[in-house]
Amino acid sequence: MSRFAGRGPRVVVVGAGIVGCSLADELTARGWTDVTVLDQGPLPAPGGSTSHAPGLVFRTNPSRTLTAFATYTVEKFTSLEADGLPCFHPVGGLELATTPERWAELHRRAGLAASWGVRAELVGPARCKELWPLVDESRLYGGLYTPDDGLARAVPACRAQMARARARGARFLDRHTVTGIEQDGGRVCAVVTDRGTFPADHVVSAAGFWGPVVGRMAGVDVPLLALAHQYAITRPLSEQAGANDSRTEASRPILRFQDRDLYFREHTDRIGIGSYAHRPLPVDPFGVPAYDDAEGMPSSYPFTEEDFAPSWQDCRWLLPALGRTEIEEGFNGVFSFTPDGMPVLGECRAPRGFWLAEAVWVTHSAGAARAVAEWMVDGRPSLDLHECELTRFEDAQRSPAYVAERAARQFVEVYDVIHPLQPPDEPRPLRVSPFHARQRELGAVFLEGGGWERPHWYEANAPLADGITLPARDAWAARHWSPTVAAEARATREGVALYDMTPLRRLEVTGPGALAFLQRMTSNNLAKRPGAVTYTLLLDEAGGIRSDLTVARLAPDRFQVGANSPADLDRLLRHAPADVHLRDITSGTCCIGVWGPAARALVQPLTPDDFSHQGFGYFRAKETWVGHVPVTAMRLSYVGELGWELYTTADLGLRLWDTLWEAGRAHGVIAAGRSAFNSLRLEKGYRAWGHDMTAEHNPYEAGLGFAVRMDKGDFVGRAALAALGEPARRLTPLLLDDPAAVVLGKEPVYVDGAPAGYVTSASYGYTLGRCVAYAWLPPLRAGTGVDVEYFGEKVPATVAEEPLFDPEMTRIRR
Ligand code: FAD
Ligand code: THG
Repeated sequence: MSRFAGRGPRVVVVGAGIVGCSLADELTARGWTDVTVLDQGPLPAPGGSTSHAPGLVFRTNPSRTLTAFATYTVEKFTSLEADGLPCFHPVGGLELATTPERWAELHRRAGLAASWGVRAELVGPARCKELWPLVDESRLYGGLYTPDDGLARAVPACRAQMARARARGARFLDRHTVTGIEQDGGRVCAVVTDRGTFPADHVVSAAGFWGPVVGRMAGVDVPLLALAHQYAITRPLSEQAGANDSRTEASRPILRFQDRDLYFREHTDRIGIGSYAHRPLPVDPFGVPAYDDAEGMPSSYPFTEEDFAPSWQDCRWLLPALGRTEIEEGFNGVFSFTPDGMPVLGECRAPRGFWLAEAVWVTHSAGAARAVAEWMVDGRPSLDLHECELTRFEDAQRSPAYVAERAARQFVEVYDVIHPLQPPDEPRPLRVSPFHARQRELGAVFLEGGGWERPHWYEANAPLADGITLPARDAWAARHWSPTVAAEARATREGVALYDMTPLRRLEVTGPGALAFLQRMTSNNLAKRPGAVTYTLLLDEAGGIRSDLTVARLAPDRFQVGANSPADLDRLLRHAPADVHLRDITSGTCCIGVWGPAARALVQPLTPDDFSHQGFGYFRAKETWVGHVPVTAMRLSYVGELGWELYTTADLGLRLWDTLWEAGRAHGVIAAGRSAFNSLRLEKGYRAWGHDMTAEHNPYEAGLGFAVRMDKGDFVGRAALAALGEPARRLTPLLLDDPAAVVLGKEPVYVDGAPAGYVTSASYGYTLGRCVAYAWLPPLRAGTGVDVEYFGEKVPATVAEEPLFDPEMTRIRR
């Protein structure tokens, strides 16, 4: 701190919308008071998306992080005042179902609300009518009522946060257009405007949909698309006369009619209507006029009535009173969409000190700003941000073409009922493994992840499912699933199967400093002789789990790391010293998992090396040959069976597949997909990072203490781990009691009738004959009964002992 004379480093924030104002407040509250916020427009409504946001705050979201952001926004805005009123108006929220599918979806959303701590209640048509008298209840199946949701007053909230930040020393300068970002030695050092240059140690782009423009000044591609979205306001309605105070403007819940992509709020005696029903209307942020050249505000385009016409019919269908009025005013307002609909937060690796806080709704603004402020000041956010980090995108997901296509899709699908496994339609196929042609021949059913086409099961295996009796699945759980999955799981446990592991991220770490570097960055002891593979954790300073890795020491100074997200590479690159070379080799290489009791019989004849248990031990690696193909073989298995991961270069992948396939015929080899893979790994209790554990969790509560060696010397996170007490929660294995019951993940778990936690991942365990679900719960003894809520039904489950399958490890170590 001393370096900054008690005021913290010099921070320049570009943009004084809700995000920039919140960030200035959060930074100054943490003692970083040398904050300058620049905006091209006039304050307090400089003309960005915030300047006209109607401010609906629905908190329930499949993302736990977004819900947490929103909950903090509600809390904070409730305590902020402007013009004698709070900046949040708790009118409640109401989502309506006019189809059976939506009604089922609202049950699922009620579960999400319970999982993330949002008060919510499913209500019948009559109660919907009571809450919103203009609604034609005959259209309804019911609604989801969230009494603590409501309306944010966005511009007043900007003013209130600006005032607080100013009182602590921040400056807000309007009518300053940022035209450049200066760098020195790989770091930002100044922000150039049309009215002078501002020295800076950190620059945060909170420029909303102008993000790509500001990003380009720093040489950073910001993956967001600016899209216009229609908002209209009716003439006064006689039915609304006297319903609302003109200061608070609204008393009825904010309303969502997702079946027709519409939402509503009151504006005293008028109704505001937002529509996502129209064609995507992309806007080029580089072509948006300056504030003084714009007709209204730069972020507001003329209302295109023809785009609204069908929606207006839908509005009147739901709210017949609107048939007696018309639209008085409307506009096409611009804001940001990303390829996955999530915000873009975090510091760029180049230039250092350049941060993004973009694609953030008013709903999530305070939470997102708090997370970024914590990250800047404390070095880490307190919430898991992996779904929001800039570094989450693969290279192949950052092209302007990809961003434009996927982001427009997000707009179209914003209110759709989306199954957790539902893949995007386009652009596909994008990334394929060298085995793609063979997989297609076998009738692979592909889902997409990280841009990769990933077989979930193979139709060629359907005959193997004959004779397997499985409990019937409900329609939702049966989506993106097939009974063939059970056959693939069984074949893996009883015979041998090939799994395409190509999408598994692979990093090569080389150089004289490689061992010391990996020892410092991860929790397990890697100082073993070459040929050793170690399961280890990438922790942050607070002991939070950033990733779980396998590290194979292939030579004294050469390691292959099996990792998870692109963020892992980013994290390692940020810390790598000059004598360490790091490379992501995923794309140029491929991997096949050969797993099952017959794996050795299949592979041994193909290789000159000894693949016996004595000759090739568990968690060992060898560089050898399989037929004509040079491979790196690692004896480990995420599915919990005997076998190897075989790696080679992409050019030889097809040859490797064919070699294994030919030799495998005699052993009844099959190709198996990710659905079986996920089931088998859950039976074995292997965690999936990002689902079962994140940076919010430490190794002990996640059941991964075995991957921490406190006595190996210092490593990132060690001090924090040493200070930990007994865990207050644990990643807990559950077995559903009813062999026919299935849950999918994110469901709330009740202990003694009260919500106590949530499911992280779940799958039917075909070997166990029960659904396996992992959940974060307070410590419970094995045998304790709990309930998992699935579409409104309580499904009984029992806390189990880990691992559920093969506790003696006889299947892997033989
Ligand atoms: P902005 O408010 O756009 O702020 C960015 C600022 O950066 C601008 O003031 C701009 O002038 C400034 N800037 C840009 N470039 C430069 C530069 N070169 N130099 C200086 N300054 C620059 N969200 C909800 O949560 N609920 C809703 O109900 C809701 N409804 C919406 C309805 C409409 C019609 C629209 C368009 C959006 C709606 N949103 C809603 C989304 C929400 O408005 C935005 O996500 C949010 O306001 C973004 O805030 P921001 O601070 O990131 O961006
Ligand atoms: N293969 C490889 N690398 C990986 C994965 C993989 N890296 C990322 C991710 N998957 C890591 N996850 C796991 C989880 C569990 C195991 C391996 C990778 C595993 N665990 C054994 C156990 O828990 O009993 C052994 C642990 C030990 O002996 O230390 O096998 O799939 N290459």
